[in-house]
Amino acid sequence: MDPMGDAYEGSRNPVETRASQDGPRRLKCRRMFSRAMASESPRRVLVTGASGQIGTELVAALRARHGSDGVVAMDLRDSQSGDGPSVIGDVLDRMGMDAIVQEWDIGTVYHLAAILSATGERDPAACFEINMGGLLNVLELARENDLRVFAPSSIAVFGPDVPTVAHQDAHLNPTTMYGMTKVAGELLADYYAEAHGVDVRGVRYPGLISWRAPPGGGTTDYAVSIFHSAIHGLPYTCFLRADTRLPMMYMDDAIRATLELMDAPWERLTCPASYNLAAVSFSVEELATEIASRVPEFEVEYAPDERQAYADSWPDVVDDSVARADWGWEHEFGLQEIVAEMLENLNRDQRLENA
Ligand code: NAD
Ligand code: AKB
Repeated sequence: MDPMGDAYEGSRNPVETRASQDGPRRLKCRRMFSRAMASESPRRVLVTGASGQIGTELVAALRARHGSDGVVAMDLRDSQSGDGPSVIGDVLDRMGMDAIVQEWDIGTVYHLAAILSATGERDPAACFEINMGGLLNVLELARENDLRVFAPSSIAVFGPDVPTVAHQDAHLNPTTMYGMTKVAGELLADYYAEAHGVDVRGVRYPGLISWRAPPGGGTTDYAVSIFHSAIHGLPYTCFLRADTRLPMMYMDDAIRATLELMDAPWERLTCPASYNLAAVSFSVEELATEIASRVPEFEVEYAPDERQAYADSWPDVVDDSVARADWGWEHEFGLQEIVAEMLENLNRDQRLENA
């Protein structure tokens, strides 16, 4: 039996790749090419959830570092991430994930596939299954194949009993299913690191603000949608109260933090899988005021819904002094810079669309 071709036969590999659309013969050649290259070049990087808000930008940043062929973008849905290998696949499909790791000679996984807070509360069982099952599959593959892993956590690990400022070792008592999967995910990561020597790292991202790809069903999504209303000259109806204050970060900072944590020497990391990470905290009203200072006619109305309770259960401010001390984290974008960047980039996109 040809061990190189085995994973491509029949239904044993349910993962559909762009290459596989050309048929098994070509796939096998591509795989052999990958293996031949592996002895000369570093193993590739796999990004799961590559078509999402973070994945879209992380894939581009990783391809700038490792080359287009060095990064495999994987998602349930097609990726808009430009040149380079792209795979349609499900992180719950353990055999399919294994086939991807072997086929593409993967050495590092950035595991972003997940269900976020608001979507997760609408279907808690799916949130549990995807967030826990996907992470378990990735960590098992890491144990078996000596992979490095980035698996992000979230400020959603905290619960209503957290103080206004959440310190690194604050009590974790989430009330959303999403938050529970993030706490359990941090524990799983620590377990695989300690018991099985897996290099797995992660940060508790705050709400992320970006313009390239839309957010995927979280509570902090308002801080992106509000800009789309502003550039279209429309009033924005916010699903959170005006005084809701949350930790937030511009995507460029988040991508840089991710890469810097992965570059840091392991021995300097005191909480490798669960670093508090912060940039800026603001209320909805403060964000609206900053936007209105640049878009004078802009108005916000308030119609809080069930997402208010999730936001209320999270801290106003995250203390990330441990990340700053351990691996030198420093954010660059404050509220004014975020608003300026968002308006400039979205307006430019809009002009190009209309041209
Ligand atoms: P997103 O919803 O934008 O993207 C997630 C991607 O995962 C989607 O493209 C989706 O199609 C894919 N996906 C879902 N189920 C899958 C499956 N079974 N197999 C393969 N792909 C699947 O999310 P994001 O904002 O990019 O978040 C990425 C990670 O960062 C998540 O772990 C999230 O919890 C974490 N995080 C994000 C934020 C934020 O503000 N964006 C904040 C804190 C933590
Ligand atoms: C969400 O709102 O669910 C995410 C997060 C903070 O984890 N953006």
